[in-house]
Parts: sequence; C-alpha cells; structure tokens
Amino acid sequence: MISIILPTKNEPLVYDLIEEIAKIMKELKRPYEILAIDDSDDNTFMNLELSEARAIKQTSNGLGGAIIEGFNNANGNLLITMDADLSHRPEYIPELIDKSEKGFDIVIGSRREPGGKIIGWNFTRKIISAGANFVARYIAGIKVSDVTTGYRLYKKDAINDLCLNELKSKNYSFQLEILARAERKKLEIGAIPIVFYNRKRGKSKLSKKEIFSFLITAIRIRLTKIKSFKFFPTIDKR
Ligand SMILES: Nc1nc2c(ncn2[C@@H]2O[C@H](COP(=O)(O)OP(=O)(O)OP(=O)(O)O)[C@@H](O)[C@H]2O)c(=O)[nH]1
Ligand SMILES: [Mg+2]
Repeated sequence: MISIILPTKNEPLVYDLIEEIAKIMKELKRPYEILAIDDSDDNTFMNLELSEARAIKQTSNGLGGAIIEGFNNANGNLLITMDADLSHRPEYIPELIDKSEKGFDIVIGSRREPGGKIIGWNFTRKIISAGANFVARYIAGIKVSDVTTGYRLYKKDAINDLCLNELKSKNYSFQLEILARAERKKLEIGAIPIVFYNRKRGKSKLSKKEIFSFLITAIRIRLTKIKSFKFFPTIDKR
C-alpha cells in the first residue's frame, strides 16, 4: 500500500491535487490511500471531506507535526509526502516508487539535480532556498542536493528507527532534521529530478521565524556531530 500524505493549511487547490493523484494511482494499479493532515481556518477541511482523501484535523503544531501525524496514521509501507499547492506534480509519483524499489530508503524529488528546476520564483525566494541548501550542506553537513523539498518518499520500515516522535523541530526545519537522522542511521537516500512550479493560489507559510529556526536546527545538528559536545553537560555529583 502506498500512502500519500498532504499537509494542508489553507490550500484552495488541494481538491484538484487529490483528483490528479487519484488518476495517476489508478493508472499505476497499486493500492493507495491519500491522507490530508489539515490545520486550516478556511474551507480547506470541507473540501477535503468532499474529496476521496482521509481528512484528519491536525492536533500537533507546524509542518513537521503534520507530517509525523501523517506517518502515524498511514497504513502504507511506502509513504509519500507532497505540498498541497500544486507545486509538486503527481506525475513524479511512479518515478519515486521505481527509485525506492531500486534499494533506496528515502527518495527526494529534487529541484537541484540535472533535469530539475524551479519555475516562477522571484529573486528573493531563490536566494532563501539557495541559502537554506548552503546552510544544510556547510553547517549541518547534509549531503542531499535539495534539503528543503517536501516531495519525498520514505520506506516506513526504514524510518521506524528514527524516533520521529522525539524530534525537536516541529516546523519546516523538520525536513532538515529527518535527513540528518537518516544520514546518521546510514539509510540509503536517493533523488529524482523534479520541475517545481511556484504556487498560483494561496499564501506561503514560510516566515522569517521559520528561516531562523532552520538555521538554529542546522547549528544544532552540527554541534551534535561533534562527538563530545553536550548542550547541557551533566554535573557529576559524586
Ligand atoms: N497541516 C499543516 N500544513 C502546513 C503547515 N505549514 C505548511 N503546511 C503545508 O505544507 C506545504 C508546504 O507549505 P508552503 O507554504 O507551500 O511552503 P513553500 O512551498 O516553501 O512556500 P511557497 O513556495 O510559497 O508555496 C503546503 O501544503 C502547506 O499547506 C502547518 O503548520 N500545518
Ligand atoms: Mg509551496
């Protein structure tokens, strides 16, 4: 079973996305389910209930919280996460699955592999994304080509060991921290190139606070890689 997990927060196009995913999955002839973990205050939840997706009201906080709730509620052995604003085209789902079946535990849809690209971003957005990837590579030491992409496939068995419920990052930086944990556990991480389309409707949830917390997470990952370093050294009371 393949579980497609959509974190949604005020996404007016999610109904269209679900129809497109369903069409692709029916052509693939593989059992699937679509789950939407919703934290909206507009009519997104109502649209989700009209769709074939399983709509779940988010009880945790942030994007990371939504993805973990998706993992915890999914029945599949392959878990695919996608943004719900039509930036991630469902046509890549079969390629993600093919790549995972070649032996990868995690497959990312990367905009930074040859053949991948981003359509419609302004200069500022490109700088933010390049900066995030720079920080991830040179501060956190993550080797993946596109750390901020939310288009990913995870094998459930492989990520069971990552203790995700204990993750500190509940927001966007979740995307970085899960990769750091996967690299530490020596999971096989692969990538396929994707073309990413800027959202046409709805608002971005990426705020300055999220960008700052991404940087802090990268520094925390770097520090925990320095073996003897402890944030709060325990005092020996003997
Ligand atoms: N459930 C839930 N979903 C969220 C939350 N924050 C973001 N999302 C969803 O996560 C996905 C990614 O968020 P976006 O705002 O598209 O982030 P982005 O793609 O970096 O920003 P844009 O390029 O402007 O679209 C979207 O489907 C959002 O609706 C949250 O706190 N809870
Ligand atoms: Mg988006």
